[in-house]
Amino acid sequence: MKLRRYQGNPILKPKVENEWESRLVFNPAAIYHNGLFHLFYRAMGVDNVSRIGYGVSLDGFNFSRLDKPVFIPEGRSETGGCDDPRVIRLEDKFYMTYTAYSEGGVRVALASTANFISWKRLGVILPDIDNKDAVLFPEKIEGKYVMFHRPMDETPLSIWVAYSDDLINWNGHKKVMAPKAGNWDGVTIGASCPPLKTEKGWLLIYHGVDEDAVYRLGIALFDLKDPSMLLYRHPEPILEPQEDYELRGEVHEVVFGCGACEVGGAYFIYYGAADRVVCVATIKKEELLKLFN
Ligand code: BMA
Repeated sequence: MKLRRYQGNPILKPKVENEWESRLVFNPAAIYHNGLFHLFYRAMGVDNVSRIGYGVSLDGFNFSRLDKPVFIPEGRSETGGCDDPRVIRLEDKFYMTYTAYSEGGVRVALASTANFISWKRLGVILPDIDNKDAVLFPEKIEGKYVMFHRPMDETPLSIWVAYSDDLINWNGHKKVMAPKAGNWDGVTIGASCPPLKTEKGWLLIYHGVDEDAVYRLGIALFDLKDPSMLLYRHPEPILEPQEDYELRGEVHEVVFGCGACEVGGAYFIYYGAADRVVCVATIKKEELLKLFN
């Protein structure tokens, strides 16, 4: 089973006329709301600082973009940029986890919005150690907010769960999934898209890195009531670098998802290709869930 790439990929390319996004656009968060697809993509210009741009679309393929970023680095924890956003809807607000990057390291930070354009910063939520690839679950589970994240003080880099009462203070950290030595996801793994609720469990689209530093996307299923419980991990990747725009770019051989939307019985999975352009691939929900039989 493989995702179907959109024929018109890449759907977003750098815009030389806008300094802040003149070099690279990649790794977009995605959310479907009120009949529109919204993308929040990481953009880099000549200063090599990541800002977050915004695009909106009716069909999920053709996006109109704002000429200015909607989220720009602020404060000491973000001097290097705001990387790899992930957005979810939770209790009628939208929340974005992102990687705050500075000389001090990489940290998981949180922001919220009601309108996609003006964002309120809620600060670094996982202090002290380097950490990235944080995705929030789109609802409370057993009374707690839940997040997957990827602490960087251990080898191999693995996916952990954490719980919170207020979205700011997190505890109950526990490893839930590790790389599978020798496999396509044998060296490093991290959550890619925020978990999607299905009748079979929480569907996690994650990325895996192999010994040749190739980034691929895979899927795993977690228990609906106990998201620390891994129910199934598909042995094969669902997307791997194959097209020219995935094989060659700023970093070669990379597909890196940060957002997926369920619309009309299908998943639209948005990803950065070779850290340079934004692409989309789709799969019928039914077809994907069959893997979990
Ligand atoms: C990861 C992140 C991603 C990037 C990927 C491949 O560590 O920094 O933003 O897409 O590497 O270069």
